[in-house]
Amino acid sequence: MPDYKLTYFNVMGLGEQIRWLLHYVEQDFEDNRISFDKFTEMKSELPFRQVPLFEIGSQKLVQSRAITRFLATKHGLLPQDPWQAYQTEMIIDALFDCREGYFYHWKEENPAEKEKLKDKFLNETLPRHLPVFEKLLKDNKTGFLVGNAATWADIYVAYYLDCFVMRFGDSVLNDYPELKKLASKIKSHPRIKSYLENRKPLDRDI
Ligand SMILES: N[C@@H](CCC(=O)N[C@@H](CS)C(=O)NCC(=O)O)C(=O)O
Repeated sequence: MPDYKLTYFNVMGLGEQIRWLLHYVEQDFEDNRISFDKFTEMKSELPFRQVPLFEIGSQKLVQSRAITRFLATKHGLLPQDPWQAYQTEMIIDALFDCREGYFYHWKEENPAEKEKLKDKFLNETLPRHLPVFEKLLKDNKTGFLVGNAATWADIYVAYYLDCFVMRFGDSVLNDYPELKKLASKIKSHPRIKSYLENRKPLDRDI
């Protein structure tokens, strides 16, 4: 059994999709959640002075998307077919574009500006991206975004939809029945369900 260890803050951020992916493939790992003081102590040893850091024995991996891609490859969640692999990457790139708007909204402290960013996110960003994902699901007809089994794109999408729903409510998925089904399928995977039910309080809500 490989010796897996994820080091990240006690937040969702860029570490949570790694946690979801590992739970989905039923891979045990040490979920090492560090304080900011601990991070400051170890920062100089991190290649980009950032977390997440993922360790497999003596191998040290950084950059969240590269880590997730590596784990997806290792655990059969990255299609081998180049076209399908491309589709999963395209979905994840688009999702990161959505994430940006969501993150800027969270960070903004001025209430009027925050409201503007919320409006932009709900009325421009999501309507630009979610219909593309919804159509992929409709056209694919397998209940997954790409191919006939779950890929890392399904995990990423389910995780970020969960974030968007937590922040803005269930109505963000009103026009997207297929995405709703996908999110609920991934979240009801026994290991993910149990992880979410037992997740300890986070240091912040994003
Ligand atoms: N591109 C990097 C970004 C990593 C990143 O921004 N990490 C943040 C936490 S989410 C961090 O380490 N912040 C502390 C700092 O930069 O001092 C990734 O995807 O892993």
